[in-house]
Amino acid sequence: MTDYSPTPADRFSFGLWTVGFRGGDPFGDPTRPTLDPVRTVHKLAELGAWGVTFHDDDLIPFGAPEGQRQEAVTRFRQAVETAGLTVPMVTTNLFGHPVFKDGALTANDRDIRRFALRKVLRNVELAAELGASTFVAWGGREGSESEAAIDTYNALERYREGIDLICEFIRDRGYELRLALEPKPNEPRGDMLLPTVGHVLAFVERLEHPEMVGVNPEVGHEQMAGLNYVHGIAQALWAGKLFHLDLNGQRGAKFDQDLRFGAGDLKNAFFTVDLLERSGYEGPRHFDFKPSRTEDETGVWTAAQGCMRNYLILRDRVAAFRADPRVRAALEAARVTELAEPTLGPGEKPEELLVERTGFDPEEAGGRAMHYERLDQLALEHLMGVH
Ligand code: GLT
Ligand code: MN
Ligand code: MN
Repeated sequence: MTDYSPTPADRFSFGLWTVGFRGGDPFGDPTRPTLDPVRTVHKLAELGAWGVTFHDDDLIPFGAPEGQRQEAVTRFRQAVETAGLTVPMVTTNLFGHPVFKDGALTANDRDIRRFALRKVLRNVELAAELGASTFVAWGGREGSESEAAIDTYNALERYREGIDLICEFIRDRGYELRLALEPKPNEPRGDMLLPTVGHVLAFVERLEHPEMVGVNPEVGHEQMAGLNYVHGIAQALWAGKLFHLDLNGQRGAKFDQDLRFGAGDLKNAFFTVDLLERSGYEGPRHFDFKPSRTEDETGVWTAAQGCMRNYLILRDRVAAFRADPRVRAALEAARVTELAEPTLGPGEKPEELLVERTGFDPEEAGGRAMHYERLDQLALEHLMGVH
């Protein structure tokens, strides 16, 4: 019996801004003091995490002079090395400062777009310096509250130009970095560009170097749009575009809750782990959550541990679910496995479908039960730990 303690082999990573969240919200001030990134690094390593990620501004205050920037980076790099952590992903804060109030890569104001791109390129340099392999781009302020205020066609053109330009820079420098765009339907903007996984996948295909760009789907963001996260990441995997992911919890279509992984829609979390573990996805299991503002620092680490424990517990539960002979029989009875078989036979032509088949009776087929209730009940019972 395992005690569900994570090890670096589990590839769990956390953003500095997650455990570092001070609990401020639109209605209330922060409830916790600032966490030193060096302390976070050591604490994460102690808890069994593998990686740490950050926004440029999590490490280097916005507008800090070069000397201060270098000092902060050196201090962080030394901590990461001492703790034996990895920096698998880096991202840019293009949403916090008032200069980005109307967007960054798609701001109407061209000066701001140029400034935003400069901020990104400097951060790409830093990502490469720290050995990151993924660069996340979340368009937090790309969007609008009024249709009159944005020409969406041009906004998408500028978004494309911006991402193409970042890719060109990475290629020119010879960096081993891939981009992962993170969708979100709203918050902080009323309506955001690239609102769902599907929008990102379609957008990527129109880029100059689509092979360099994938998606970073977050559990809560898909659920805010009323979508099923498991289906979303399944389509990203199918498209070869699941470059990274943000695991957390959300309960329904409301504001972005960023609960710890497993809280919220537990059944969807069960099937998320099931899919990730069976798909061959080898990327980080990255947690992007916000510890509740009701907690002190001890509660923050309890929540971070909770994310990892819940993943490991669910990994056990899904393994038991898949290994259970009753489940195998139920999958067979539900004909889930039959979907792997192509609809046309080898060498068969569409034309041949027009020839009426003897022996197929739609009335009889319409009456065949699918037995999904039994299958789903078995999943719930495994999730609840009774098998
Ligand atoms: C911000 C957002 C997250 C994104 C981060 C990456 S920043 O905290 O809520 O979903 O992943 O920029
Ligand atoms: Mn996220
Ligand atoms: Mn979120």
